[in-house]
Amino acid sequence: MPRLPELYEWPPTRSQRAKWALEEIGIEYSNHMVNLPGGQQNSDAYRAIHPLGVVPALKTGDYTIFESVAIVLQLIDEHPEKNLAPAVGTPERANYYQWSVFACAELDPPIMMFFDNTMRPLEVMRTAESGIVVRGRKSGGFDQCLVAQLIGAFKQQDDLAHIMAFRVI
Ligand SMILES: N[C@@H](CCC(=O)N[C@@H](CS)C(=O)NCC(=O)O)C(=O)O
Repeated sequence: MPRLPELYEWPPTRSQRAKWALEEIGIEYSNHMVNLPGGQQNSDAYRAIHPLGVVPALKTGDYTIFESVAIVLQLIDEHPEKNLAPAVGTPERANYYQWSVFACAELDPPIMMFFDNTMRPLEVMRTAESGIVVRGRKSGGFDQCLVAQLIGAFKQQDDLAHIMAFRVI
């Protein structure tokens, strides 16, 4: 019996894109939770699957692939009977490539910048309390000072723009 594809995921993250494709196409798969707050993405075992230590990754009997959008496109190509992509060489295919690349090249970076300047500092503080390391580094005084400012600003429904501008610089 052929091996089931294995999805390495941690919801809710970009691994949902790969999961969506698997579910939409109706592919039977098994999944592994890669505990990001616990730092499991940095383990040697997971780095052997994805050298950058991020999710998602998909391991099949024939290949291992990472990059959420690439996984979606590959799965769609493997199942032409599902008609999820326009034919190669058509104007509709141009549109399909355009928005698929736009999602990761243009849309992800500002979303991540927003996340890094709002929600991630809170995670950093939580992990500082529990001693867990995020992205391979320990949080410093700067993070905790920023978190305190953010919590205050959220409570007072303050304008976050000045804090964000400070952080981005
Ligand atoms: N361009 C990659 C981005 C992957 C990525 O950054 N994943 C995040 C979750 S959305 C992650 O695993 N972060 C863990 C970390 O930074 O330690 C993709 O779309 O697959």
